[in-house]
Amino acid sequence: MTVRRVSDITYFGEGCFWCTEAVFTELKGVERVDSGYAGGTTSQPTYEQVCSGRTGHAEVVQVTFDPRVLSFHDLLTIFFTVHDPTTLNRQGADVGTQYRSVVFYHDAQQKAVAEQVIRELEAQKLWRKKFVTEVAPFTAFYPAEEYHRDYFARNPSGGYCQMVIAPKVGKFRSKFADRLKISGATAR
Ligand code: MHO
Repeated sequence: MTVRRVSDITYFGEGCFWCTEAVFTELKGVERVDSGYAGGTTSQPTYEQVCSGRTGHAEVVQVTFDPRVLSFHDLLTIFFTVHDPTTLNRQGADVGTQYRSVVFYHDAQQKAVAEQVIRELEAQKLWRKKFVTEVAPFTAFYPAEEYHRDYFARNPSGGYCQMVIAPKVGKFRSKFADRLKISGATAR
């Protein structure tokens, strides 16, 4: 595998990371997605600690992508389309700072692109309200516990998977059919 530069790795959160992982794993140009925690005040937090809301971490994914296939700009545009960046500390029924909309940048270039994409999408009125997404410098990423890996793929009949993740993945597939690893016509 090609060794990636830090600018080819991004960390973002948009609610429950089971959803985020399920969606971005299918996107062409994405090489790897790992769920974890970032943006908090303690090191090596557990899922339970993050869920308590007391550590300040967000549920995020670490996305490694190939910029020749998928630009950071397009990756973020898709990110802002598949979640609601206008609800503070909330995605649907999931409420708490761990579910905040957030982009962690590595350098000034990534920060500028994130701010630019937000301005563009606000101007296009992609969402009716103003974005509340936090754009913050990356400090540390703590991988989530093993049972969170491929959660949707491994627990397709779970209630949350059927009620929340499946519809979200379905919407993503129909909207971005031409950008799936599997072509739209053959996607499950
Ligand atoms: N409300 C969901 C969120 C899961 S997520 C990984 C649950 O508690 O199952 O935070």
